[in-house]
Amino acid sequence: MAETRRLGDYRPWAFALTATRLAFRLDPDATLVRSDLHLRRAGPGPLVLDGGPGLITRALTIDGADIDPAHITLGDGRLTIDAAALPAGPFVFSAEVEIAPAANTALEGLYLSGGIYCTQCEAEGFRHITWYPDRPDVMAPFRVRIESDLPVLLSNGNPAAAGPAWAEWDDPWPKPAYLFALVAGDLAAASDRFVTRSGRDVALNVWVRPADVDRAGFALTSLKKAMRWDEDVYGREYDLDVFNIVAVDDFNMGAMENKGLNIFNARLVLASPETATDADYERIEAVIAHEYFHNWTGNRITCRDWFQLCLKEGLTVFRDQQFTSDMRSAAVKRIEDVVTLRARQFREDAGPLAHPPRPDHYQEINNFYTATVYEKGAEVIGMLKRLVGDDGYRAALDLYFDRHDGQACTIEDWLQVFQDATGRDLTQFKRWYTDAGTPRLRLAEDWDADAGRLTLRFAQSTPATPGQPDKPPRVIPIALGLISQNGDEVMATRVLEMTEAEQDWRFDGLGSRPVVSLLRGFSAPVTVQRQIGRDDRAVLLAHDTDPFARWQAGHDLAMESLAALAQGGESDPALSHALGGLLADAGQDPAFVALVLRLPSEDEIAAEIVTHGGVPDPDAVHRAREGLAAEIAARHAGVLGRIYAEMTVADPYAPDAAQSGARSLRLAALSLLSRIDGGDRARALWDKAGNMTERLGALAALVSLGAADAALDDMRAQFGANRLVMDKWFGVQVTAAPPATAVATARRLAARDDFDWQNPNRFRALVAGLAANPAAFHAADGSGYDFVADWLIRMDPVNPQIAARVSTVFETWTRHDAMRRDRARAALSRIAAAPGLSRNTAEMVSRILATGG
Ligand code: B3K
Ligand code: ZN
Repeated sequence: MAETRRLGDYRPWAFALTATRLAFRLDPDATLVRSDLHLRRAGPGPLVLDGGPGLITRALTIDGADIDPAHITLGDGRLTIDAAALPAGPFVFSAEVEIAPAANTALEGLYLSGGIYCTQCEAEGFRHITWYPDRPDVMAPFRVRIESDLPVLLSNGNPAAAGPAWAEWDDPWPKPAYLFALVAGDLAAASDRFVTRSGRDVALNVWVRPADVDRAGFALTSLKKAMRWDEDVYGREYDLDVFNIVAVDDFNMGAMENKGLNIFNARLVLASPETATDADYERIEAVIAHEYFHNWTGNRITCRDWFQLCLKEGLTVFRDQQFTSDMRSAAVKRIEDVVTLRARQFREDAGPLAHPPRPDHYQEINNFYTATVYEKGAEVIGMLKRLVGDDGYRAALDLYFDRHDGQACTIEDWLQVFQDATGRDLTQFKRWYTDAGTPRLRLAEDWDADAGRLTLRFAQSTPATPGQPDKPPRVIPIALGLISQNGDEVMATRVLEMTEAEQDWRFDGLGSRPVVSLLRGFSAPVTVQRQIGRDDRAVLLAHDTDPFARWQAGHDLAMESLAALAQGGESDPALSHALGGLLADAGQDPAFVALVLRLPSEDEIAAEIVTHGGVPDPDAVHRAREGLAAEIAARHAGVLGRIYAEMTVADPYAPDAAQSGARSLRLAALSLLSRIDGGDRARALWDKAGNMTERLGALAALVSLGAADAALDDMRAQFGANRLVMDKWFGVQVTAAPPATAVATARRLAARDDFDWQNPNRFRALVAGLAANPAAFHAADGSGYDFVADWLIRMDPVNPQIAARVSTVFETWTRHDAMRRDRARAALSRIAAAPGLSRNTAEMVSRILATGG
């Protein structure tokens, strides 16, 4: 059993690290790393350093002299040097180790990706490079020397010196090891400059393979927008003379905020209209901004320990969400963020992997880069901002940057600046950080016509989660408005602060019974149960002034029909009627209408059935969703056909909010119409569309009809050499496939030579892609579970982080009938029993299995 680490066990390191010097002589099989750590004693105890199993230690010295081996203990990833061997004053500990980047398939530490040396050190990757205090609260300025024949040699900070086959970099800002980075390769850059508002002239480079430079421009433009925005909105300036971004093909996640040298998964850098979709462009802009924003929220102010991860991640996600709302449509962004939150975080919170935004124990920290830490972490900040107001938020953030610059902090430090800046007591609010689970908010309404009074009775409760049986009430900001039956807003948005398990609010002086527009802007990450008639929902969908609540009304109407259909009932004509009204002037707000037309996902429908005590049948859920889509298409064929024909966007292509809104409505119409036109429109669109957004929309429609062979051949012929496009080619064939054929398709694709499974993007496209097709993954014969389990077992020894991450697709296994549960349990048990299973995957699978079922 792996050791469990606990928040309460935190102890500061016994030394102060005043400077770090590193020298690398790069070689694929034997890279030499020399390190000098300038240390001073800060507390009692031995010198303890972390190091991975791949380090071949050649020399260890203190102030240049060998250390008596009797004072050295090596083992369990730790190097301990007895206090007796250490000078009382400042000293330099030096190590010389050898590592093999070419053999590093885990993509953690220093590794090679297609001939490019690169690093990934968060959370605990630096220990695979050399012996070091690999913990975020030990910060030091770094000086780095790189020796290699490769033309481009990069590290953090500013370039300091260079010569033939070597370069030196100097990073003056003290940083923890997880922010270290090194890149070496044959790279070319898209470059520009940015002058900060205090006049610092910064060189910007987006480094890619030479053949890809013409696809790097959008990332560069996004970076400049992010730099300007952070100055304008948060008063934060960049602090070095150069900002480098590098794109690599093999990367475990999206990107990494290393100081001055961000490293990115190529899919979040490279874009052209022919190869990337509107969604890809939006994501690139957001992630470039996210990593850039970390320079202040993460790098200048970092985390004391990894339990505090949401201190930097929740805040930085919140900041990137604000940025995207400012760059694009705030309403669309909010709705999209809520859809994602529910799909990933509510799902996590409702299952065996539930944990609070600030967990208090873990075995493997890489398993906690979750939707709860990131997305719920951001929601919690959104609530805080709503409670203290915009000015209070600004004052608190100014104080945070002022007070904590250069420090490694905790959630307590974060809440304290809000208390100090606004005078608000946040004791109860803190539960959002420490308690897992999604609160359920129930609303009962009481209308007294004689008195003209509406009484709202709210009740909150939070279901038990693993290790946390009882949940006291939390403070819940409930934003609401009132709409009259004829659509006028009779009360603008007010925020009720619910603090008790049950609480009433009264609204007087009303002429007639209003409709409550509840949880405007999704003011708290809770689920809502209320009695509301279909006519009231239709009023909200047609007239609510709050775009989120308006969208939610449509979503609720659709969900009611879908849940009924999936359990043998019938759809409600109210939905179709309401859609008719919406489609009639869809051109007013295409992006919004597209969002309403996107029916709740199969996973969300299943979750809804579970909430109401039912057992979802994945096949019935799939049929219900297909059936409702076909019904809507048939009933509204005329207007959908017109929308499809009219919502064309003139050239040139731009990935902006207006164009992508029009394209998303057009594709939503196409997806519906394909159910009744045999795929004619989709085939025509595939042939003539000039951009990947429309081509992929057309392709998905054809795949779901089982009529995509020609288009798929065509795509491979055109883009066979483009890895990112081929990831889409693999993915769409399983995600959009009819469930009955998806597992067989996945097996066939997995046998292809170009299924380069050790590449994380390709593996996810196919394996996580199949699991994203619920009726296929949860196939009654267990074939979906077996396919995924086989591949996780194969991936685990090669890349444990990816195996562990993809294992989360099993987190809903206890929802289903006994037969499916038996098959899922068997597949999970097979993974658990795999010889030499990594700590990463072992922790995940044991947590997933623990809830029984
Ligand atoms: N901080 C990185 C994620 C690191 C994940 C380590 N397993 C990217 C980000 O959140 O910006
Ligand atoms: Zn981040």
